[in-house]
Amino acid sequence: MIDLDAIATRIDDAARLAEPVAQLTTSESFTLEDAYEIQRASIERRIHRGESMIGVKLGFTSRAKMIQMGVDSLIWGWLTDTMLEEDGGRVALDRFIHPRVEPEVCYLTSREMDRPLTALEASRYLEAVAPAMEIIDSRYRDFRFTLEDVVADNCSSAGLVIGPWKRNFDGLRNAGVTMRFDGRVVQAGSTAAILGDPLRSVVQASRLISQSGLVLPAGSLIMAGAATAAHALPPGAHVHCAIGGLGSTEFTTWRAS
Ligand code: OOG
Ligand code: MG
Repeated sequence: MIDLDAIATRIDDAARLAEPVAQLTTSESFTLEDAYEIQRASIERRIHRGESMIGVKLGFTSRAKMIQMGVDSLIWGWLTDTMLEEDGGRVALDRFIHPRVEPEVCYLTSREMDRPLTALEASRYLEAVAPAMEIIDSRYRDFRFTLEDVVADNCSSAGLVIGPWKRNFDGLRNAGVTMRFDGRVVQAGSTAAILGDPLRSVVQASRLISQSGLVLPAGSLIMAGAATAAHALPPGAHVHCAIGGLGSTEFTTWRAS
């Protein structure tokens, strides 16, 4: 029997100490289902340390991300309060190993989600939508992993910044997305890259959560997944992401040591 809790401790320590580890699947053999168990056990360790759950994230909802990372299945993981950075604020990079940033769309739920929703129903479960960026930070050396590895590592979740909320969910089927470092465009694309319409990420989130026998409380965040490939995040950068018709969000990075 493989010890899922011991593996969860290993990956949680890597995140907590910002110390990269070898891919788990090079020394252990486990299924995708086990990987979600490891993910859950590692999140429980965070909860025991006082972090609280604020929502979920989807990964690999765009071709750009699948191609960049060589993985081709939709995945999901948890977001906790310590990951949330202030819009317009300063983000210290010391808690990360090799952070990258990617442009996303974030939804806020208005009702408990306890079953798979249809595309028609999805917007009735939503309170608001905002432009967002996710900071991902694989705990694996060289940011390389298999599908099972990345799921066990809570899908590389590390940070998020959310811009101003809007209540109108229309107009995001094909909105322009631009991410800039110090005014220079580093990634550009469209929200259409996210499953053809980022609202489909809400449908997928409802499906994945209920498949796992879980319920997503009202007031949760759903990060829809990156619209473009991710970009390495250096210290001293001003990072800005604009989504057409939705608005923008930004932050500046620094490093103490
Ligand atoms: C895994 C997380 C993928 C996204 O938005 O597609 C993800 C990774 O790329 O490290 O967050
Ligand atoms: Mg992401």
